[in-house]
Amino acid sequence: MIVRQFGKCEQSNRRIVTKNWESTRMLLKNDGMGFSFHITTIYPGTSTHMWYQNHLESVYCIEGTGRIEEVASGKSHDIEPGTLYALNEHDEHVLHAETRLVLACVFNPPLLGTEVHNEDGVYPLEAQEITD
Ligand code: 9YT
Repeated sequence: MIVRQFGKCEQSNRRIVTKNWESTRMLLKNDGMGFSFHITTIYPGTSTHMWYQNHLESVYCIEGTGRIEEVASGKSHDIEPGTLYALNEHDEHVLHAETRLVLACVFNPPLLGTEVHNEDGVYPLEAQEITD
């Protein structure tokens, strides 16, 4: 069994910080679960373009309000606590954070550890592994 505390993970190299967001990756590929699990904070007032061509992601909003925009159709969906969205078609999207958003995110295949978006909003399949 794996038991971890968010507070401890946040103080470790599991916390990845970028311009628009930070993410504490509590489960990774080397945990052998077949998915990774992250608590992500999106900074207020930001818009982030993402396109997970190599991954499927589902996102559950714990705190905050914002909007998720589908690039292909131009459709937008409001996000508030309790909202889940799943990028089941590798959907290209833009996440607009009105306030600070706290999100629980699951990736399949699991992230290795240090992935950040490239210029197209993609995570590569190769990245440096994080080990405790
Ligand atoms: C919602 C989203 O995908 N934000 C970017 C960070 C990502 N959740 C991650 O790497 O943990």
